[in-house]
Amino acid sequence: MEPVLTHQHDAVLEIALNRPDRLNALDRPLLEALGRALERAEDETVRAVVLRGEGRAFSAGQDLREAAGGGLDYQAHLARYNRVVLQIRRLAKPVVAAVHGVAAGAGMALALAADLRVLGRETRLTTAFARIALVPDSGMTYTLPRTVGWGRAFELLALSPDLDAETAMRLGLANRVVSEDAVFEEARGLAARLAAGPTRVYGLIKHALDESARLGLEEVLELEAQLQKLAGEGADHEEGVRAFLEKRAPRFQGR
Ligand code: T3D
Repeated sequence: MEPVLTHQHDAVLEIALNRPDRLNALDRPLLEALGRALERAEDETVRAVVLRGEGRAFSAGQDLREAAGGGLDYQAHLARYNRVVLQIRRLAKPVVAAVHGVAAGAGMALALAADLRVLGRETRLTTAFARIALVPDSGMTYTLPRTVGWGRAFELLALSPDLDAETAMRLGLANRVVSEDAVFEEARGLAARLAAGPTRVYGLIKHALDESARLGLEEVLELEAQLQKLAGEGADHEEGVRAFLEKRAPRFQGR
């Protein structure tokens, strides 16, 4: 069985973690396949990505059987997690995580690396790392405090509660909460909408947000000016202005 499935519908690439009997726990073959799937997302025909899990969960995080089995080169293993997180963040197009069932540990970290999260009403999130006496990784100490604030991040990381979808929404960890069986459909709808948008500019927005996390105000202003120059030179900007003046919807090409 392929550990990751991909399917492209128009300009949306759907990537599905596919170890349903293990709640899509992340083992080496799955992480390597996810890396390849995210490479495919670089293709210019792809303008948005949906990341989801097969079966009844998004992902239960690190495969603890593989970890317990020993023989894991820890540094090499961590590099696989880091690679996919960086691929998601550096992908210059939006990634929508469709999170149903449960997302735990590195599974939650993957969802947080995405640009938007759709959760089901029954979905539970848990950082889980400290439950097994690990420090958070896969970017969670970057994404979590930037989303929920420093104080809450410590609590979520140290006490590792099960967060329900409503709480996740309140904390800014979810963009949409829908019924559990509507999660994929909602995520696909969002991705399709984004795929018809100014893709190149979405990539610049991702870059600006990620960079702003480590820059001072003057540097942010300078970066915004540079990125605005790039955006202003784009065909989509020209189309957006023309569409406004002609009182019609823009037809963005993603350039
Ligand atoms: O290397 C690195 O640096 C990266 C490090 C990353 C660290 C992490 O990701 S830490 C977090 C690791 N994950 C966890 O601690 C979560 C473990 N799983 C659970 O706590 C529960 O399974 C859930 C809360 C996620 C779901 O509970 P429930 O009751 O709905 O399902 P279940 O019955 O526990 O699980 C179903 C099956 O999936 C079960 O297998 P079985 O008994 O039917 O043969 C279970 O063992 C398996 N499974 C669930 N999670 C994992 C797993 N197998 C391997 N690894 C898992 N993480």
